[in-house]
Amino acid sequence: MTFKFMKARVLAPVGAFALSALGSGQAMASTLAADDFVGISFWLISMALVASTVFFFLERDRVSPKWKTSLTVSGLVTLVAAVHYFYMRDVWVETGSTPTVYRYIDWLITVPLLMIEFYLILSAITKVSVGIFWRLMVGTLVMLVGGYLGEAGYMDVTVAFIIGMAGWAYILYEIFAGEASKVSAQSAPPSVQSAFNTMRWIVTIGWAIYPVGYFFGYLTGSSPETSANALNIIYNLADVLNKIAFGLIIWQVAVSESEKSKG
Ligand SMILES: *C/C=C(C)/C=C/C=C(C)/C=C/C1=C(C)CCCC1(C)C
Repeated sequence: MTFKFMKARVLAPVGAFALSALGSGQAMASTLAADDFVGISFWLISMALVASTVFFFLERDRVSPKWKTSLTVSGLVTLVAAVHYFYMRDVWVETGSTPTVYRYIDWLITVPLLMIEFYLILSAITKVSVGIFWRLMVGTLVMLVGGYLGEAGYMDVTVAFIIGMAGWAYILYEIFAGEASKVSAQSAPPSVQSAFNTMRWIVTIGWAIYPVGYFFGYLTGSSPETSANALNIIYNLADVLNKIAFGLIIWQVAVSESEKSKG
């Protein structure tokens, strides 16, 4: 009874928020053209993000208490991204231009949340120092500020790219050779270790798609229109993997670990 009530209390504002963001989209004049595949990808992914959000929040009920925060954070990542996708979709459909500001505000919120997930899945099974968290955060900021200065025209695109790559390299160092990786190898049960490992590869292969998008968007010297198409479709596909699939991996380990501790 109280449980149901609490769930309604959590889901009602989330739903209202999502609907109001949808409503603001409908107020705009242009409609999606049948051949605007970048616009269609914005649309499809915004809906997938809404569905994933509801899924992660509802699935909290199935897992044991120490895993609940991880699912909450997964749901927050997809919620924040869904709202940004509504706005990005409008900018794209209305003007045909790249929604750089919304994209980076979204990343500035969601990438740190994803970094928190690493910390959380390790803290669910052992004691970890907060230093891990702060180092991952510094890497994230250098990567994103670098990228933004380049994409928004404040800095030479090549120099900004190199700064962004350096931030990402630092994150990879921390999760493959630093303290986070040692904690995982020494204290984590096999299922958590394998989730940690998969998450690590997502941050390597999945995240590598973004600099590829930046490269095709700014560094090939092709026409602005072709570059904008490539940039946005590549960033959008990368988000499916790095936000939705990443959340599903956490969901899977949370469910399997919870079931083990029950039985
Ligand atoms: C949900 C959004 C995510 C996971 C976004 C991740 C973004 C990156 C990994 C961006 C990386 C970049 C570089 C490594 C080089 C410079 C340009 C960036 C910012 C696109």
